[in-house]
Amino acid sequence: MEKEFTELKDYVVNGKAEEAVELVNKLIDGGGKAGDIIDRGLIPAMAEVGDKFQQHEFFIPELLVAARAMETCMKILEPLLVEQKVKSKGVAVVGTVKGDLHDIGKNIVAAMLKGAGFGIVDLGADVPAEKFASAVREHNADVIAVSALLTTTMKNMRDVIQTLETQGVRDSVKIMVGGAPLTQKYADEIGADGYGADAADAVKLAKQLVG
Ligand code: B12
Repeated sequence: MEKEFTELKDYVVNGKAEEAVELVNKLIDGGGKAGDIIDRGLIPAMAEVGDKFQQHEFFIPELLVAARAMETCMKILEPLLVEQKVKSKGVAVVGTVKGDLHDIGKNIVAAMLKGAGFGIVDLGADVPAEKFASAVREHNADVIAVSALLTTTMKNMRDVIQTLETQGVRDSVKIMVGGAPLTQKYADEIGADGYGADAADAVKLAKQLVG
């Protein structure tokens, strides 16, 4: 299937949503697993798009059409990640920090957590710290998953943790952070309970933190 994954990656990189969707459907019909299609076709596409952007070969319009192609494919794949109904593991509040519009990774994390049995409260992208805090209170959340893709916005994760502290809900919830610029070191520095490099890590971590 390696050839098809490369083909899918190229469609997404070039923003060919229709062709990408057709191939995703073909892969699913052929017994392909949603997780594999995401990990081996879609995520490498976004990595390549990022490289091209850095090398000034791609600009914002190309980034946008590629992201749209990825999102269209994810609409088909997300429901498949929720394979079986399992007993609820707890409630997870997910969101991308204030100032940051990147939500593709956050959506994958949310879908995988949902698939693992967590109830999901998805706050979307560009989420102010106060909104995280009120969602934790309102939904009695067990864990919060905060995402950031920009070096300039990852700093806002510290605000999220501080706001949870000043609002007196820090100790009632576990905080995990992730996103391309994040590291374990940074997570430790800001006082998060955990860091995950990808969505599979997010699931492992959430189960560990809540269990
Ligand atoms: C698509 C994209 C966009 C799209 C976003 C569309 C959308 N709906 O999300 C658009 C075009 C809008 C965009 C805009 C911008 N972007 Co942009 N974008 C990207 C790109 C190409 C891919 C990101 C992506 O979706 N990756 C795929 C997903 C699956 O990966 P992920 O997000 O990392 O998530 C995974 C893990 O990190 C982890 N994870 C994520 N969150 C969490 C949370 C937890 C708790 C855990 C445990 C794990 C976890 O699990 C996920 C699944 O495996 C990256 C390049 C890259 N290599 O990352 C640049 C990139 C992030 N963008 C960049 C830039 C500069 C920008 C802009 C500032 C450009 C501009 N000049 O306007 C704007 C900023 C807008 C804003 N205010 O947010 C830079 C950031 C540089 C930096 N160091 O800060 C990058 C790295 C490109 C580059 N190489 O220069 N962008």
